[in-house]
Amino acid sequence: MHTVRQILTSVAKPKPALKLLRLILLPLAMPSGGIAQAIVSPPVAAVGEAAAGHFIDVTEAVHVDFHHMAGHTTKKYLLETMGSGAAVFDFDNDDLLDIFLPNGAPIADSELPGFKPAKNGPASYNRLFHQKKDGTFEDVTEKAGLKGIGYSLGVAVGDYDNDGYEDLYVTGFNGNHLYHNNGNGTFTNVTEASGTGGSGWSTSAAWVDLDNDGLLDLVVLRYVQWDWNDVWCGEHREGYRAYCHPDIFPAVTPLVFHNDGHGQFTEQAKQRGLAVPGKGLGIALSDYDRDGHIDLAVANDSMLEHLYHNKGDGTFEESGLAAEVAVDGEGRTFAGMGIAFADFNNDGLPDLAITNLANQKYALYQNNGDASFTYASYKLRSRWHQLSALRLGYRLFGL
Ligand SMILES: [Ca+2]
Ligand SMILES: [Ca+2]
Ligand SMILES: [Ca+2]
Ligand SMILES: [Ca+2]
Repeated sequence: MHTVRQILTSVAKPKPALKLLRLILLPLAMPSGGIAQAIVSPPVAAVGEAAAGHFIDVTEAVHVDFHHMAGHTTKKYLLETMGSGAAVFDFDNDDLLDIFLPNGAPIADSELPGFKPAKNGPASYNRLFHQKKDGTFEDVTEKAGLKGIGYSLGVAVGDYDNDGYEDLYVTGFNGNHLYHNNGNGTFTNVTEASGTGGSGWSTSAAWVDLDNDGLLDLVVLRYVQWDWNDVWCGEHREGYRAYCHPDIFPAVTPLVFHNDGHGQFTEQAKQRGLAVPGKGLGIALSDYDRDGHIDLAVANDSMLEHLYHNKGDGTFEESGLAAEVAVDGEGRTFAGMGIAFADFNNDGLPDLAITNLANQKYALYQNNGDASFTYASYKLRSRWHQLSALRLGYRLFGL
């Protein structure tokens, strides 16, 4: 299984034969800058002696200066509730991990359906921080051509053209963007030529070679069918307006872009069996049944969780209920957000963890080894809470 560090190592030193993934993203109300703290090596002078397992906030000391722009209107548009993702990857192949952080865009109180948020200046730019040899970072966003367009949410890192340089796919509301890494510190927006723009409210994405042709394909989750309609949720009196529950918005299918080579992609969610409507926030990859074919799990918000089993020919069947990962141990749905496969009990089988809301139990599904799982959050309660605190903040919310 991939730990965070293993994933990052593989990003730093690409191995073409192992190009399964390169996902990354998202979730709610997570300060993106925090993710970097756990992963990079800060300058010794900035940190002093730190005990193992003890973390010190070095964001400022290493010059990662980023503030997420989320809107915050009195209309309480649902889009405002969603934080952005982060990518920690080596864009210039100097063996030092760099950081990319997507950012939102301004939203006003009276937006109309069809409105497309636009970045209006440096405060709303996405940011690329290059790690220098001394462990501090420099902001190279503008030089790299990565200021971004629109309201960005997630990012997925993958070398889709196998030129040895990691490329970036940035998800957002009403349009995603693919940036080709030119290998000289700059990126080119190739969204239109590649056909990967998509539509709707995209959240997490993952690069994964669905059909084993040596080219990374792209799976993009979307959240709900939503526009800027003035829907009042909560008590109908001044000061009591609340953000709407996702239950009132319809689910929406993921987007699946098959890499046709030559920088072009074709949307194939339906043909590949991946077009089951969901309210996707997180995606995880693993060959959970060890049949040699990579499978996908999707964390959906307040509905059934999805597990896409690879039928072996690059097409999938949704088998969350059959595998017993669609609901919790009492048959209830929960607000799935972060998701990861990891072998928590060291039996060689990838288990599945899904985070949700603070007033719900995180879901831990123990892999039975027969393509099914057992909901294990009850019996492992104390250990699970330890895991949550120590690891999942990084594993599930950032990477
Ligand atoms: Ca680097
Ligand atoms: Ca590339
Ligand atoms: Ca492929
Ligand atoms: Ca499999």
